[in-house]
This record gives sequence, C-alpha cells and structure tokens, in this order.
Amino acid sequence: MEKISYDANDIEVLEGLEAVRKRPGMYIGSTDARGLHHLVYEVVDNSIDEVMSGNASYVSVTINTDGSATVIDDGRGIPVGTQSKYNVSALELVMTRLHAGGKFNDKNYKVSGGLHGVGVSVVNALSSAMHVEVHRDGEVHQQSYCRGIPQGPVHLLGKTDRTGTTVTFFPDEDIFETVDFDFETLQYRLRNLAFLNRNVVINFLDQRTGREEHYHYEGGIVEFVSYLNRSRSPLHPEPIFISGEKDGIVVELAMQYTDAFNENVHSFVNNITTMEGGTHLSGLRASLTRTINDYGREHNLFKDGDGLTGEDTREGLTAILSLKVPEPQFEGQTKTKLGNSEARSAVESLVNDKLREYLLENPRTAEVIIRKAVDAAAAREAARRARDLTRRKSLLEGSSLPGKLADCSERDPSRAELFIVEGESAGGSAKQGRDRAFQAILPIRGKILNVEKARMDRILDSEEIRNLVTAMGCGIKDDIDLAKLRYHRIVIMTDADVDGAHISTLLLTLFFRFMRPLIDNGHIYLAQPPLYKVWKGKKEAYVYSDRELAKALEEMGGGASIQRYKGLGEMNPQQLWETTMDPHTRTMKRIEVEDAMKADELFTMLMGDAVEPRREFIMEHAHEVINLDV
Ligand code: 0RA
Repeated sequence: MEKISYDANDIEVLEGLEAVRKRPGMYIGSTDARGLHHLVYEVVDNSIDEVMSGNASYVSVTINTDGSATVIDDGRGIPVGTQSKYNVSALELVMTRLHAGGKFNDKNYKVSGGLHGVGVSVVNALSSAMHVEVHRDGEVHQQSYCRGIPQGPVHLLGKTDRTGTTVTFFPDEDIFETVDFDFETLQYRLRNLAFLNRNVVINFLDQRTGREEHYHYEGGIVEFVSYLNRSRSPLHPEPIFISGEKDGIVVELAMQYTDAFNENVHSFVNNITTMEGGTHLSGLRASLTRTINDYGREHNLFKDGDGLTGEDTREGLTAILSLKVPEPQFEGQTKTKLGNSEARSAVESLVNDKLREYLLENPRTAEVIIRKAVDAAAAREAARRARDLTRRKSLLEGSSLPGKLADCSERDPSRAELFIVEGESAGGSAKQGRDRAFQAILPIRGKILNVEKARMDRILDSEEIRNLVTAMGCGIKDDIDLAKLRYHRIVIMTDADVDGAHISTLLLTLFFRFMRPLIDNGHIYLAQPPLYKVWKGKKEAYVYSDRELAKALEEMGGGASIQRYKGLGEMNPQQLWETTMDPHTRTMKRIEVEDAMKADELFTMLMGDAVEPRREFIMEHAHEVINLDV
C-alpha cells in the first residue's frame, strides 16, 4: 500500500478527476469518435508545444494492437522533481491536476497550441490506464495511473542519454462510445501539424495494419498549398510566401491562384484551424482587395474604373494563413473564430507591404492574378444579369414553382420535406408512395451540371438547377436566405449504384459550394434505400448493408430468398414508402461538414479535372467516398 490516508491535496485531485469523468463533454467536446481522437490531439499538442518552443524536433504516434495509443517526443521531458508547494513530483501534478497544464512558467511557452488547452491530465482522467515515461537530466522516471489516479509514486527506472516524454494511454470504454482509433482521422491531423511546423518530423504507425507514414515538410505551408493544389491547375509556378512578426504575433501566409472558381483559404492560430475565421482572416481579405486593386489601377490594367470586389480577388485562390498568437481569444459558436484585434492589423499591414513588393518584383505573376480577378468580375456581372433575368422570367411565368414539382400541402417548412429523386420512373413511384401532406417530390433528369467546373452564370443557365433552387425557395450563393427555405428536410434519393452515387455527389457539391448554409444548418439528408429484400415463407426483411444481409440470412436459416435492389425503380410505391420514406421506419443520413478543408479536398478530387490524383484519392479514401455516396 502506497498511501494510507488522503490529505487535502489528494481530495482536490480526486474532485478534479471526478469532474472530468462526470462531464467529459465539457473538456473534450464529446464522447463519440471525435472526442476519442481529441485525446490523441491533446497529448500530441503538448509535444508540438515543445517543438514550437524549439525544444523538440520529433514526434511519434503509434496505435497499438491492444487498443492503446503511444505518443513519444524528444522534448525536455516533464519535470520530475518535487514541487515544494504540494510536496509531490511535478510529473504527478501535471498528470493529475486540471489546468496544471504544466505550464508553470509563462516564459517557457510563448505560444501554446492544444485544442482546448485542457492539459494531459484530462486525457489521464478519461483513460482506464495510462503510463508516462520521462527522460530528463540523465534519468528515466515512470509513473502509471488508472482513471487518473496514480498507481504508485514516480519511479526511477535508470539512466538515459536523451530527453523526452513517452505517454501511453487506453481510452476508457466506460466513457467513450467507441474506442476504435481511425487511421485517416489521425493521419489528417498529424499531416496538417507537420505542414504547419516545418521543423518537425512526425512518424505515424498503425500496429493493427502495419501502415506507417512519415511527415516532414521543410517547405512548411508553401508545401501545404502545393499539396492542396495537387489536383488543381495553378496559374503561376510557385506559391507566394509572406512572413513576418508584429506585436509579438508571428504571421505566415502561402498563397497560389489556380484556374478554379471557388476560394480555398484556410487559417490557423497556434496550429488550431479557425473554421469560423476571425480578425486575421478579415485582415488578409482587406489587404488582398486593396493591394490587387492598387496594382491594377497603377498599371492601367482595368478597362473601366469599376475595380474589383474582395470576392473577385479570391476566385481560384488557395491559401494557408498561419499565426502564432501569445494569448489567443477564441470566439464564435464553436470557439474557432479569432477575436484579437491586433491580429487583424498584424496581418493587414504585413500583407499590404510584402504582397505589393512581390507583385512589383514579379510582374508576370501579377498580371496573371489581375487577369483572373478581372475575369471573375466579368462573370459576377454576367451572373447578376442572369439572376435578374431569372427573376423577371419567374415573374412573367406567374407561378414560380417548377412544373415537375409535386408539392406537399404542409406550409410550415419545419414540417415539410423535399425528396430530390433521380429519374422519372423512381420519381413516379415516390409520388405515389409518399405522404402528400408533408412530402414533396422533385424528379431530376439524369446528371445535373458539374458545378465544380462552372461559374454562377452557367449554373443559373441550367434548367435542372434553376428548378431545384426555385423549389427550395431560399436562393443561392450571396442571395441565400434560409428564412425562405420551403422545406427543412431536403432529401437526396438516388439509386444505390455508381450513377446514383455520381448524382448524389453532384448535388452535394452544389449544396457545398453554393448553398453551404443548408449543410451547416443540417437541412441536407441522404435517403438510405435498402440493398436487399430477404424472405422465407411469411418472414421478410429489408436489409441496408452486406453485414445486415449476413445477419438476416443467419436468422432465417437455410433456403431464404434474396432480391437485390439495383434501383429505386425496382420497388413499388408501397415498398419505397415503407423502406425509405416513412419517418417511422426509414433511416436517413444527415450530411455534416466537420472540416471544410477535408470536404473541399473531396469535392475537388471527385469533380475536378485531374485524373491521377482522383484515382489515388479514391484508392486511398475508398471507404469515405462510399460513405458519402451511400
Ligand atoms: C511541463 C513543463 C515543461 C514541459 C512539459 C510540461 C511537457 C509536457 C509534455 C507532454 C508531452 N510531452 C511533453 N513535454 C513537455 C517545461 C520543462 C522545462 O522547463 O524544462
């Protein structure tokens, strides 16, 4: 027995751990797969802090076969000496105390990452077991924990000639809905970290499969931009790189224009993605608009005095903006919006000066950029005219709803659903099978226009898309108004084959690029029609996956019959209703965009021009693609 009585210090620790285990969501966001992966990020972020402060250069992450994860770094190691105030090892304090985060001394950490900056003690509290090994001052020390509680004192294991920290933890099955680490999820985050910290070497090994990856990008965010543009066509050979420091804020920007029509700008603060943008991003936008307009005017590159809007200057732009901010203020719904006003001026003044300089020194690149923005402005003008025309047309034609729409009688959008159905015959079945009180049907003909390769004016030329937009009622792009959305559930219902998958991807691309608030507010769904019907005698079942099929066959015993549904058209209206449309029996998949960069990558790959990256991407991400397309 190590301890016979609890003192005040122990009680404080126990209370802290208890709080974390009672409300894990408060500390790591959730207890689903996302929360599970946050555990790894939190430990890795501590190692990356050592990298950012110049004390480490190597981080290794391993998913072990026993379900644990190990993170190793070559940093200074967590101090192990006795902390006079509490009379326990500093290591034990860091591992067991909330917000002891370990950052005893602000001088050690100029900037600090950490998703929530909650500290490694939170990971410890949520792990059924955890082992830490520290190499420091020539000695190796070790301590183990169970649900955050030390299982003994800090032990001296022996001598060493290196420094660093090794953490192994087993996520607690009592806390997490799943404890199954996903390779791709971790890979994505680790690769981003390597791009954002050019000096670090990150090794990633999955012992379950033997898959191993090494990330080391000496070019940092310049390589990041090249990577993001690997399936786009750049308009100038190298990304533009701008960096500097102002008011203690370190700013790095890499940017490259491509022939794409969308904007692909991502910002980070202390390695955290600022999904909701913030002051740094508005500083960048202001500066781009100003610098490019100034250059164009001074060089007489505009025909009329109209100039360019901010949006014109960002068409086809891929950029990474990465800041290191000593005391970041995060705001917004998901706390991913930077609030520090000094970040705006730091970015704005830096980019003003250095981009101007770059354009003056590289007139050919400057001209390409201006031409792209001028094209964008012309297209914007054409789109405005097309929109006006559409509005006028719909006024002239009286009833603005498309003729193909079989509307429902419900007028309250929160209770109304729109099924977008591929093909006339499936559309017919859906019209007969539906509950017309609240379900509307819009059949669409074959493949819609690939919006990835078109600008607004051409998109509004497409009758199929116009029908869709008018049926939904909420407008498109800048004109979007969710208050006018006529149905709060928009359901894509296509065949479970390759063509069907293609059509749902086209529709999702349209929603992602041009009607993004529909996705962000959870209005877009994918119907899940069954893949098979299985029956024997009077028993019958619809099954929705191959795994379910195996289970159903086992339950029914030998001699069961199987029908495979290749298309919606093979079901009669009653079957379609029962399996796919009836709210009491159906399952639907709500489309969520967890990470804009990941989604952007997916759509660029799936819908873009470049064939080779697409092939590679589909090989690499086969399960995600299938997931998206089901
Ligand atoms: C507290 C203080 C110091 C470093 C750390 C914690 C630290 C924590 C982790 C977690 C994973 N790897 C880590 N590496 C370091 C400062 C140490 C000093 O002043 O020497």
